[in-house]
Amino acid sequence: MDQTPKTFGQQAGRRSWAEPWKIKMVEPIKMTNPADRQEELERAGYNTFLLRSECVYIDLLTDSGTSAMSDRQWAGMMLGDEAYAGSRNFYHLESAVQQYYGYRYVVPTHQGRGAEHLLSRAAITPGQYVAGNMYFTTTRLHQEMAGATFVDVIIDEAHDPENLHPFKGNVDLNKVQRLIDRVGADKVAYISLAGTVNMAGGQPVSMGNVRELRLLCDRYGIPIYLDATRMVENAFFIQEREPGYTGKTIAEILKEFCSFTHGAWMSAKKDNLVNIGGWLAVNDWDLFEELRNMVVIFEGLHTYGGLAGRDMEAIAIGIEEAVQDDHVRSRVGQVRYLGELLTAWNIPIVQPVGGHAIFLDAKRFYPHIPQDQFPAQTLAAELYLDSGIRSMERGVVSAGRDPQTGDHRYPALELTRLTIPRRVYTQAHMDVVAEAVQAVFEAAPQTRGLKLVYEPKYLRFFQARFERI
Ligand code: PM9
Repeated sequence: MDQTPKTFGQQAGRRSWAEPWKIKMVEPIKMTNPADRQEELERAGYNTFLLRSECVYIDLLTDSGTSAMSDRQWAGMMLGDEAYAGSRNFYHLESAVQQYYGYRYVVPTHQGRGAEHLLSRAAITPGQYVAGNMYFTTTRLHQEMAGATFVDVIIDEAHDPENLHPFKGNVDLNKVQRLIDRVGADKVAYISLAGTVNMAGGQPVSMGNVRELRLLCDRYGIPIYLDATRMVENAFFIQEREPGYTGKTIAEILKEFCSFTHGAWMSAKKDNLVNIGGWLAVNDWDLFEELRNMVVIFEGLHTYGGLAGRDMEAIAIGIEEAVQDDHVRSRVGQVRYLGELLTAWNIPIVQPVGGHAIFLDAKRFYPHIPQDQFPAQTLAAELYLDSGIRSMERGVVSAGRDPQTGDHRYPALELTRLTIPRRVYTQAHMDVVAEAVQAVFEAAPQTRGLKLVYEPKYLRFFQARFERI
């Protein structure tokens, strides 16, 4: 047997994937130095949302609005029809949503939370419940502000970062049934179904699960509304993991999944590959009438919803690009590449690796830091200090306070998210990130937690300030 060590690239039979695009324009980024980073982090109150982006080296804060648009999308921007009413770009957007997501009626919004606001107001009567596969920050807040109580009905496996369930975003149908039995079907406004589940680590929902959920909901007349923000990535996992879907395209799987739901809201800033935008789409005419009327109050006329014509054009083109199998494979493949490096180095991350981000398990980085000293916030700060890489807390700070008791909500998952923008960074950037995470992991035993010194009333993770303990 040949004992010669094989170097990377010489492995027999090795076949790599590569991005299905090449780079036409670049944006320089600058390396930062430790002293400046310390000063900037203190100025930002140890909150990565408050850092100036020019002080960031590799920006993994979010995949929201940070993707690179294609040459076709930029060309589409020049075709913006900026008429106040009836812009042709709206009709292009409407037909793209109808074609790829399959819903009948479409309302544009300025971004995802604009759509969440409208749907929550239109579909919730105060005092009702909304059942969802784990909360999302803005989504739950809009549901609560519309008078609903959110109930988590995700499967238990989702709360365990080490559990390898292939569809950790699935809804536990028994939990839904128990809620219906407890409060009555008429008190359940809708099921808030997210594909993939952001706060669980970008975990998917299976086709089998949404099919069964629909059967259950039909028995009680409860609608299912889909957070389609990262549904394309969800479709990829179905194609890869669910029997019967290997031969289907991402576009076919996406449309089939949506067909089990009554409508969807979208932050187009993610899957749809644009820097700004969102939409709502439903099948029911009466609900559409209400949404179309309300959008005029809060966003703009129903044919622009707070967007410029050029933005709608870019979304319409982005929708088509986003469902191409090659694109999704390389997008999730890049996230997975980073995940595999970290896994090989025994760094604790949420498994299986999800669609849009790597989630570092801060509880296992810092077993000595109690949750009320914000381990995940601490980890995000440490990573920035080490190398100028920006990440985001997804733990006790993001979970906020219980509206009834006013206490912190303590989620089982205390995570720091390294979110990968689409079509922006290269494999070399991922190597640099992995090495920085490893350095921070090695220094973990000496790291101290944080204390909260300023807390805004809503969505505190965006603007809260901390000091080192
Ligand atoms: N998600 C993210 O970084 C943006 C900032 S954090 C609130 O993950 C889902 C699943 C999202 C999401 C935003 C929204 C809201 C809805 N659903 O940011 O308002 O991940 O466009 O969308 C962020 P907008």
